[in-house]
Formats: sequence, structure tokens, C-alpha cells
Amino acid sequence: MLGDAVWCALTHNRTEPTMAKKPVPPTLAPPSPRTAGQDTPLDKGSATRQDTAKTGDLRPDTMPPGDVLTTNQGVGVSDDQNSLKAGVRGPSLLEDILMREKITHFDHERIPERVVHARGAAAHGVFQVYEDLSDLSCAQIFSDPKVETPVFVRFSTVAGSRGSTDTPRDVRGFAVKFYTQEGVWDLVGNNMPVFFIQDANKFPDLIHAVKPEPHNEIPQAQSAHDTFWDFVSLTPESSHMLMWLMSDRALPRSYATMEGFGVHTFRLVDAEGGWRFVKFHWKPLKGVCSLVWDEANLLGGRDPDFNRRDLWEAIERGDFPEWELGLQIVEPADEHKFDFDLLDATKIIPEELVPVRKVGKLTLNRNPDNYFAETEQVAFHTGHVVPGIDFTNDPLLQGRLFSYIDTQLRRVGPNFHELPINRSLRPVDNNQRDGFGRHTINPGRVSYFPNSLGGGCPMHSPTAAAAFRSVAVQEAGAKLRQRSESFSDHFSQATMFWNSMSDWEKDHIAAAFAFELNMVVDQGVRNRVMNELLCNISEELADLVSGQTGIEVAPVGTPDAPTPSAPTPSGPLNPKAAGLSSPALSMDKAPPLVRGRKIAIPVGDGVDSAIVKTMIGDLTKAGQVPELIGPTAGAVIDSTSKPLPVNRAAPNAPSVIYDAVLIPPGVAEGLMAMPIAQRFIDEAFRHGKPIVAPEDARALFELIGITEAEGLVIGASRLATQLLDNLAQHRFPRRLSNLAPN
Ligand code: HDE
Repeated sequence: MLGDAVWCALTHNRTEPTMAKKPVPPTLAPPSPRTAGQDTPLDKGSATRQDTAKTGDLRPDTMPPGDVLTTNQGVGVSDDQNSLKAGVRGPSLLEDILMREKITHFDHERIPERVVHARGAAAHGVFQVYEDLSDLSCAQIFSDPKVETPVFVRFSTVAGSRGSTDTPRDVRGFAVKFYTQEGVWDLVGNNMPVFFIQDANKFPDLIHAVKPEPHNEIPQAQSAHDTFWDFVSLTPESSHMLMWLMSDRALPRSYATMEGFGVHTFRLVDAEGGWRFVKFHWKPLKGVCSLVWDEANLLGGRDPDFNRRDLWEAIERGDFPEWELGLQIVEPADEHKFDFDLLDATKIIPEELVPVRKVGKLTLNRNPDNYFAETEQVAFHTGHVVPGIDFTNDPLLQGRLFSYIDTQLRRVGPNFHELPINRSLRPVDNNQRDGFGRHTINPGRVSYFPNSLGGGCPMHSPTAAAAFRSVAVQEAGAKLRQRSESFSDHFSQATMFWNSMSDWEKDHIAAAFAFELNMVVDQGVRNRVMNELLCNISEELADLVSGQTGIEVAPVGTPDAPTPSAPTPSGPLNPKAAGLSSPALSMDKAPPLVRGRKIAIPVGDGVDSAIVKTMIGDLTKAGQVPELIGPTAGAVIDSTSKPLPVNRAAPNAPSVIYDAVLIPPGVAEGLMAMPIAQRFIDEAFRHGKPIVAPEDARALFELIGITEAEGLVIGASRLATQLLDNLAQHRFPRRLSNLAPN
């Protein structure tokens, strides 16, 4: 038998700490097929990690595994497999300090999951402005285009618990922690620009309504149940957000193809204390692309980690997700020129009214080393701002300023800011002391201000500009619990959203409402959604949903008839709103940059591997991720009797994890004998995916029953080129709405 030390040396090929790796330029590495038994770049770990000042800050706390097991007190462990017993078959002994320490730590491994946004995935990266924006904000991150600010970005779903799936219909969190040289700034946003409610006081009710119902903890990660629709049917301010939630925006193909929004109106403040209103936007360089509902549902079972895996793999192969930061700036003098209130988080400023100015770029280029230490323990707070950024009176934002610090105290503890992932790069220096898990050792006897015994230190910032100062806005008013009249138009922008959609987007939204309402049992709730919300948004929408749910639109004059919203009734009751439209809201656009799409290439014995390799080369060169699917894992035997390794076995390769299908010549006959392959192609077709096949595959498509539709090309001569052309449109959703339910 090998001695422990020898065993360790043999099995543990100790490497340098990963953090010490040299940064590698952000070029596109070859794709990274994951497969049974293949040695892939993914298995070898990151070849592309990028170092920033934050990486250096994390390094002392990053511990690669060592050679020798110790206790938490650093004492060597002789046997980690057997507990201490009185005789080999005897009782365990209380004296077993080793087992007690190990099991006790295990018993305490969990911290409370986030009360919302519990399921998430995150990555490190950098942010850099394109030009000096000091005319807008004195924040150094905005004024110096030479500065690369390290960031940590966490994406999340809202309603599901930590172990739920990635692809339910839900809002996605888009929270960015900037480690600036002036302290930490958190921009805690979503992938939708508005919210369900206008006042933070209603947040616990909203979340109680959408979370699993309390008596039976059903359903997980879904809004399609009675309590959610009961709440929103009685909360007409939610109607605009419901339009976003029922749209395909709630089913992102990738975190890299989501827009992000700060939602609230904030302030940017210049060095002289001058300020402007601002809305923050993240515009993905890969465009806004989504899944379709059936696909998202299937993914929930076939790959619950779909978005998380996509983010991880893209970064590992060097296909770094990128967004541009956009600003919508409004001068204080223009505050009241809109027909909505800038402080109302259920409203957008249409881009056609105030263009989004792109001012910088966010790049995610390094995966975390440890999920718990980084992604789980990261603690965001809307109140983490730096000089040059300030709040407005948006009552939702004001409530968040209270809530986030509170939740971190509960979840991570009073010294959450000391955890490596939350730690500011600018050294922290104040008189706060002690508390659970305190790391910092503050020497000396002075922990108060003012003091003379410590030389007055730490003292106020000598330069006012470098310190946070609230904008000195004049405020006066009676104490009251009341919503401003200017917040009372709940429907115009929901109508505008509907008006701005293409035909297929409208189909998907109506089908989503119908799906959710068909899950609702209570007739009163169903009627109220139809008559109090949908009828006030759009007659067309109400009719479509009525047709798919059987919920009747109540005739005017009957008890259930729509109540027009005061004081600016909208939808069919408001011709003004019915005419509004904002083309920027539609997703019916070809994405500007199509990269990292997964392409399924089915192969079988007798395949011409030279052709297949050329295809893979062409697709890879274009930044896509081709995968070969064989009847089993391992390899197929090509036309020259040589093995051609495949990435996946057909039963382990569901169509929903791919964006497109490319069939090489000479394999169609084999596929005709495989029902699983036909189902794969049929499903990909129904989900609107590009499919390209050679002429010899025509009979296969006839067998499946699909011969002609947009995005389906049979008989192409340059197969890979044709596929890349079609991939540029992401999906062919009209094919979908013509042929199959969403
Ligand atoms: Fe949050 N929200 N929220 N929220 N939120 C949290 O903080 C809250 C709201 C958002 O990846 C919690 O650390 C209130 C709007 C994101 O860690 C909690 C209100 C927007 C994340 C909290 C809102 C968001 C959270 C739970 C109504 C978009 C995940 C765990 C006033 C602009 C951050 C935590 C991450 C998380 C409270 C509304 C985005 C409880 C009271 C609007 C992206 O503090």
C-alpha cells in the first residue's frame, strides 16, 4: 500500500495558485466541447483569466489545496476516514475532536439564502469609460478613461430558491459591484426597466404573493398561481411591469443577451455640486435575445443550469460577455416636462424622447474561484454609492436604501464589508468596531471621533469633492402617507409597450398571459386581471387572452366591466395612450454580434470527417460553438474507417441546449432510423432555430413532416456559411407562431 505522502504526491499534481497566472489577452479561444471522456479546455481550467486590482486584493485570501490535511487549528490529521471508537465495533467517543470539528463545521455551512434573488451566478470583470464625463459626474470612474475599474456582477432570478432552475418566466437581477478607487459603488438593477410597485412599503406583499404559497410551498419559481395574480389584479400600477414579465424578456437566452437597467432615476453630481437626473442602462453587445416558452420549460428539466453554464463556459473559452453603459440624462429644469413622474419606477423614459448615450464598456472576463465565498457572500446595497452619484426621492429607491443593508446584516453579518468579495479596494478607516466575525485588528485605544488621543485620526476628508456629500436639494412638505397624483397613470406605458411589439412578440405575450391565467383557479381573480388590467391596456390583448382562456371581457355597464384608471384613463379608454409606441422596446431586431451560439452537428458511422472538420473550423472561426452528437458517447467511425470523437451521445444532447442544427452530408439516412434524432430536429424546428441540411437530407425532413419554412434550408451548398447567415437572426419566431403553440 502507498504511504499517505506518496499517494498525495502522485494524485495531487500541485499547481501554482490560479490567481498567480499571467493575464492572457482576451482573444477567442477554440470552442470547448464538453463530453464524456474527452479532455477539453474546460477540464483543464481557465486559460483566459484576467487580473485586476481586485484579483490582487483577493489573492491573499485565496487558498489552493495543500498537501497535508490539518484541523482548523492547523494540527495534522492522521486519519480522516474513521471516527474514534472504543474497539473496532464499539461506540464512538465524545472525545473525538477531529470528527466533532469536521461535522460541526459541516452543520453550519449554510447561510440564509437571499429572501429574493436567491438563485444567481456571477463573474469578475472590468468597466471603463470611453471619454471624460466629469461634466456630468465627479466620480473618478466616470472621469478618467484610462482607469479600468474592477467589477463583480451577479445575475439572478427573483422568485425561485437557490436550487431552482435558471429558466423560469421571471425578472433577472443584474447587480454590478464596482470596486472604484473611491470606494464601492453598487448598481443593483434588473433586466427590465420598470418595477411592479411604486412604493417600497408594498414589496413584502408583492414577494409574499409571487413566492410559493405558504401553506404548501407550491409552486417553485413561478408567477403562474393564484396569489400572484390576486395581488397584481388589485395593484394596477403593476400593469406595465406585467407586460415585460409576460414578454420573452423574461426568458433570456443568455445573461450576455440581456439588457440591464438601474430602474430608478438617480442623480449624477459634478465637482461643483451641480447635478442632473440619470437613468442607467446596460446594452449587451450581443443584442437582446431570448428563449421561447416551451424551450425554457424543457430546459428546466434538461439543463437547470443553462444560463449559469453558458456564462461560465463563455468566459472560460474567452468569449467575454460585454455591455455598454448607457445614460439617459435629464436636466433638472426638464423634470416636469414628461407626462409621467421621473420618480415613478413603473415608468421608462422612452429612448425616442431622451436618447441613451453610450459612455463605457463592461466586460466579464474571469469566473469566480469559489461559488460560496464570492457569488453567495457578495452583498449588494443600493446605498453603496461614491461621490458623484446620488439618489432621488423615488419611494421605491428610498425603501431599498433601508432594505439592502438590513438584509446583509441578517444574511452575512455586521462585518459583511470585510469579506474579500465585498471589501473596498480603498482602505476602510473609521471607528466602527467589533461584531461577529470581525477580521480587522484595529490597534490603539481610540475608537471615537472627535479625539485628541489619536491625533484626531481618522479625520474628515480634506477635499470635499473626494468625500460623499448629499446633494443639497431643498425639501419641504407635510408628513403624510399618500401617493403623488403624478403617479396615477398606470396604463399608458403598458399600452405603449404593447403597441411597440411586433406580431410574434404580441403572440408570445398573449400566450404567456393565457398560460398564467389558465393556471389561476379563482374565477374572481381571472376576471379582475382581464377586466381591470388587460382591458385597460389593450382591447387587442384582452381579446387574444380571452380567446385562449375563456375569460370574458365584461360588457360596459355590468359589475365586472373595466374601471378606467383615474385620472388619465388609458388603453382603449384613452386614445392618447393607444397611439403611443416606442420602437426601442421591441426585440424584433437582428442581434449586432452573434457569438458563442451552440450548434448541433449530428454524425454517425460512415460520416465524411474531412467535411465535418471543415464545418467545425468555419463555425469556430466565426466564434460559434459546434458540438458533434453521435449515437453513443466516444466516437463514430468515419468513411475512412477512422474514429471521429463526438462531444455527446444523442440521449444526453437535448435540442434545447443548442441554438441551431447543421446536418452534414451522408448522415441523413442514419438519422432516418433514429426516432430520437427526428424528435431533436422537430423540436429545434418548433423552437424557431436555424436548420441547414444538404440535399441528401430532404427525405429525412419529409419523414419528420417539415419541408419549408423560414430559417430551414435544405440543399445548401456551403452549409456552414449558410448556417452562419441564418444564425445572424437568432431565431425565426414567425415560423414558430405559424406552426406551433408558443
Ligand atoms: Fe431588490 N432586494 N428590492 N430590487 N434586488 C434584494 O437584497 C428590495 C428591487 C435586486 O445579486 C435583497 O441582498 C426591496 C428593484 C437585485 O445579490 C433585498 C425592494 C430592483 C437583487 C431586496 C426591491 C431590485 C436584489 C435580497 C422594493 C431592480 C439581487 C437579498 C423597494 C432595480 C442582488 C439582497 C444580488 C436583492 C430588497 C426592489 C434588484 C431584500 C425592499 C426595483 C438585482 O434587500
